[in-house]
Amino acid sequence: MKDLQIRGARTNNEALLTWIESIAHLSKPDNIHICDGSQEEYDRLCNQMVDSGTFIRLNEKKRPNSFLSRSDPKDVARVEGRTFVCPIDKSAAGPTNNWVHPAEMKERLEALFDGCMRGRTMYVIPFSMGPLGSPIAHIGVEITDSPYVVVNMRIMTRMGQAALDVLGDRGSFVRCLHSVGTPLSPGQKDVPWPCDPENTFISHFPEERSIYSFGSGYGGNALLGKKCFALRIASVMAKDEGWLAEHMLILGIESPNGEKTYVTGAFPSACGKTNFAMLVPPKGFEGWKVFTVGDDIAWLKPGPDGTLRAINPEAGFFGVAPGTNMKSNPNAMLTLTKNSIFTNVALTDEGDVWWEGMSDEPPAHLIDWKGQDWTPDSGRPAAHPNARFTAPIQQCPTFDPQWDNPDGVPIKAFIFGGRMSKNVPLVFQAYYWSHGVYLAATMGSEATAAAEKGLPPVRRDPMAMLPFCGYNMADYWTHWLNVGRLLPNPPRIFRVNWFRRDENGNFIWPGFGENMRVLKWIVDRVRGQGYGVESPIGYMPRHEDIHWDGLDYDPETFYELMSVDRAESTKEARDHEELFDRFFDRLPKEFIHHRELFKSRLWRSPEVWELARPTF
Ligand code: O2Y
Ligand code: MN
Repeated sequence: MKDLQIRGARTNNEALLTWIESIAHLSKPDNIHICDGSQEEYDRLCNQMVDSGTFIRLNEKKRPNSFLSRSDPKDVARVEGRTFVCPIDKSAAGPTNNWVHPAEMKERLEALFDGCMRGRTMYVIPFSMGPLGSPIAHIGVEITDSPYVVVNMRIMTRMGQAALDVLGDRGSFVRCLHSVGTPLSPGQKDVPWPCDPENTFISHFPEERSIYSFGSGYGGNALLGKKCFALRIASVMAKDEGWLAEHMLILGIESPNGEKTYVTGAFPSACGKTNFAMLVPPKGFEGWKVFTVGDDIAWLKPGPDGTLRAINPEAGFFGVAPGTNMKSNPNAMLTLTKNSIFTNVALTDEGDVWWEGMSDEPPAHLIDWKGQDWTPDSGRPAAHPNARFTAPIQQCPTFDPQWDNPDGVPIKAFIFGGRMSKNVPLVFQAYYWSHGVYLAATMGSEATAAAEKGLPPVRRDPMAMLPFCGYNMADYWTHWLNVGRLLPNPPRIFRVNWFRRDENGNFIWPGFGENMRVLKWIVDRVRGQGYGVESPIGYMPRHEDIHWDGLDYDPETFYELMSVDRAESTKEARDHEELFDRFFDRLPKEFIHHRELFKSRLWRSPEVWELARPTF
């Protein structure tokens, strides 16, 4: 092997230097660069990618310091079928993860990584997930041959020399190895988006806290701080160390008298989490403010005072572009006005970006996400449905200055929400912690396309963690039960559902900013100020318990939105049984008890429970 020079940032961390050398020995890059995280480094890599065709610089006046990238059409999203969790014991991965024995997986990966960086630069990206030096944060190092990954990681994490300084000479770190999987022979011209979809593997080794990702340059497959580290590996670290790593937004709600309450929200992918994290209070909520701490991931640790403290381990948004506009999410649109990277959106004739839903009328001409001419009658979308923006969180108008607080923010409520067209009410509260864990574990979501055809198959997505839990889901539920037991005053747990439809298929709840009304009831409840009626499924607000200023929402429609059908719910309880059967001996015993309680409450309820009509 060539005598490689290590350039860039400095570290004396022996473990890191040894790992860098061993990966260089295996993957055989032409150069090694340790990222310092500087603006100069970022600009240099962006310019280099403009020259190589990976980036298109957008119109400097319309979108300063921003770029468009187009991926290979075969590399456009996370690939759950190629994602593996590889502990030694298969049952530790559980029935919801793809598993291969770590020795076998390592053998395959080592063959793939052998020489895979030839002709390329190997970048070493030190990063902190969470505020630098925070007791809740952790350090990772990603080695990659993709400059696209480097610049995205600079937006998504606290990256560079500062992270190396926190790591110090002896600190430990999560090893994140990534390659696009396409070495270059001498003189071979590169393509704008190198990848190897046929050999893609996203493999996690929880026991050694490492990740190997090969063949994809896209999003969650390649920006390894996000789903791979901050959820799959961190969930195992959290179980071992007594904390929680969750697929949750974090937001703060401030009342007109200045009281601030922090809550988290877990919603399956594509349920409007980013919109909720940046919610604009509607008419009737003058003086109320919403602050964004994070839109996707929360790490929560019990603080010295017994509260649960949360940080957002990330530093940016990697949000879905299509459907985002000044009505659905003005704060996201304002976040994206500069210093942003767009992937697989369309390019306008003025050198700006466009995607479906950005404006009512599409532009007369665009270059689509595949680089082809596009007009409104082309009959195909201009942007890929999973097109993304990468943008710094500090640019968000609702950015919460507490985002960088090393002690995190105190969480008072967990909100869990799926997408259900029937039977699941707008909001209800668990009776107590273990009941809440049950409600979160049995959360379901309907596939959107199927729901429109009137056939909504429900996909159970416990805590919205199905694709992201790095160990056996039943052990994860037990861990949740244990965490609650250790907290003197655990956060209250709520379920919400913005997606209920009437018999004509129309949404019953307006959603968007009006969700603030639900948030206010939740805040009232956790502050001991709001009323909740006992129902078969939990505490519920009556019409008069919701703040209706600025919205004319009649009690009849509200009762329809909140009703629980006995027959449908009994079927739901049977579905829970089916879910639990997959986990048999590892299922927490409390869950059997909660299911039986749920069934017996239903037996005692009327055919349709129409919550708290003013008759009682
Ligand atoms: O397709 C991808 O690689 C991105 S997936 C993603 C990105 C940001 C936030 N959440 C998700 C998700 O799938 O939950
Ligand atoms: Mn997500």
